[in-house]
Amino acid sequence: METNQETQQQPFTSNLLKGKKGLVFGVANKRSIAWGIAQALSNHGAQLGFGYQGERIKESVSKLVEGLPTQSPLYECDVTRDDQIQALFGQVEKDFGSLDFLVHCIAFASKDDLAGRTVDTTREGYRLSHDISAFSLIALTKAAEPLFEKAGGGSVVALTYLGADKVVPNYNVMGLAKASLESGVRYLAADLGKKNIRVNGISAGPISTLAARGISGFTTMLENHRNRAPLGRNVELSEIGNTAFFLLSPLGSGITGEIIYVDCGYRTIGA
Ligand code: NAD
Ligand code: IMJ
Repeated sequence: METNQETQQQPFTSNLLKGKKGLVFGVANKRSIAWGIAQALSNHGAQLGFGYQGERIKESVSKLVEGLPTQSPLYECDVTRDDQIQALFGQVEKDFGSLDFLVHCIAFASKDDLAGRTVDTTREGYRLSHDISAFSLIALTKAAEPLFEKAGGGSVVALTYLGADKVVPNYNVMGLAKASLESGVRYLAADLGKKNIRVNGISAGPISTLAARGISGFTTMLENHRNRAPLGRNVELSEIGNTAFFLLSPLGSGITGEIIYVDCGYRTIGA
């Protein structure tokens, strides 16, 4: 099938997020979806802070962040650790005072659970994947709630994948965790709407990141996606960034509890 080429070259910029402050979780390197989103948000004037998983990736995150136009604090935060989540938000309150948005780009399952049969998932594999990939959205949103209230409202975006809704080979227990994450988006939206806090998900098509490249057959998956998607190509990092910007900005003010697919139309094709 004929494929379309790249989208737009120049990044979109505006002042729509000028004076707005937000936290981004899940940057590991320059290919991370979280980094694509951070760049888009920064291009619209946002001031950002970053939660990173641990010492191992601190250096690569600080190198990236140094290139941003505004000073951006980094906070160590392994989301399985309540003490680290608490410490992070204590420090964010001192640094930022209030918060306008939060971006969740975190997922993990044991490699053993991303191959073979889902029926072989262990209790521990299930627990770990759901703790890191789904419960963390609840924990981070709850910790951010008082800082959102200080800003008069807030907006949360979490990254998800088609495997939440349809069976995708090898996605296995991550599919169950993403189903929980997506349901979490709706329940959190219902809880927090009264406080003018919105919660939405972006379901991204496959992108070649650290979390995707380790998967056997990923290159074939990208190719299948390109061939089947109505737009005839794979999705770009900047397109996920632009959608996150839209949802987090005043342009998204009427949208909450929603999952938006940014997948070049892939999931709309039945056969
Ligand atoms: P990535 O590897 O760059 O990002 C995953 C991040 O999760 C890393 O920064 C890692 O440090 C973080 N993380 C893992 N365990 C953690 C923990 N215990 N505490 C704190 N952070 C932890 O890969 P990515 O593809 O950018 O993934 C970001 C999000 O996008 C994930 O939720 C993923 O499911 C989702 N997503 C990815 C794709 C894709 O094809 N790459 C498609 C749809 C959705
Ligand atoms: C991941 C596994 C299987 C199939 C997959 C993926 N497809 C896509 C992904 C088709 C697109 C990437 N994705 C959407 C993810 O959410 C990845 C999560 C992930 C990846 C790893 C790799 C390394 C590891 N644990 C992981 N945990 C979660 O050890």
